[in-house]
Amino acid sequence: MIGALEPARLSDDLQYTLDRRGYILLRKLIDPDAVMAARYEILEALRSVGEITEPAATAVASGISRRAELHPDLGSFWRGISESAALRRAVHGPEIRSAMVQLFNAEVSPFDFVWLRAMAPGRASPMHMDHPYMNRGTDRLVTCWVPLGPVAPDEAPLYVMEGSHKFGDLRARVAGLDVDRDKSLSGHFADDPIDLARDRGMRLLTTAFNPGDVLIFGMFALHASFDNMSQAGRVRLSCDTRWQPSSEPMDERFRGPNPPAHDGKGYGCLSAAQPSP
Ligand SMILES: O=C(O)CCC(=O)C(=O)O
Repeated sequence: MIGALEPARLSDDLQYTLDRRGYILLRKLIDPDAVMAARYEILEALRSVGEITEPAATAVASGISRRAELHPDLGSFWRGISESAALRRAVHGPEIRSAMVQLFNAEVSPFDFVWLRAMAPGRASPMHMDHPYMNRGTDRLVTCWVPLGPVAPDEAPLYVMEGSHKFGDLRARVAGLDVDRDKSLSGHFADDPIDLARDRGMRLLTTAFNPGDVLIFGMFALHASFDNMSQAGRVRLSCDTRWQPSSEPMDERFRGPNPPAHDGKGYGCLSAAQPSP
């Protein structure tokens, strides 16, 4: 049931690739050193609250946390890491920007808000489409998922359900919905991913990611992460960002110096802002 995400090249027609496959995998797009610099800074912050063992570079979860004790304002702790110059250099840097200019054939802007994730062993991201989480601006919006360091197949890599950007019935389930307006909505798809893929003759597409790789997809691509089953007990680090043409309206929740994000909680709305475990 598992297939490989196919890499694209910058010389490809990126819009065509996105329309056809539902995703664009660009290998080593970002300078790997810039990604690793961001990684080490995040790991060091997690080590400083006891969540990562020494040396921090190995990214091994300690199983304990002093985060809430040392930083009672958890949202502002996560905001500080999310706004670090090293992280922004990696995820909002010139390489992704120029790929996005090529994709949209226009000047582009990223959301100021970024979704930094530190996924401990045993955790996973549930299956969903991004549309109901961020649809108050333009429809010409893409996600760019950036692994912050190597992500092996057993370390919670992202997967995209093959062909799901063309599943009209699943799209109709969430089109126009807004998770912040309708609190009865979870936004996640409760379906079993394997059953869903089998029913439609599709596969769950993933790969081993390396520093510098990026995975771009649209608002109606069904995706999730596999469980973090790291034998070494490593935390998976990644950051998802959103890009659009600069001339189009932006979802106000995710723009500005301190974006309100979901429910006005800012960076505190992210599950990664909570102590782990
Ligand atoms: O990194 C993850 O586990 C989930 C990422 C995601 O859902 C996204 O990029 O939209």
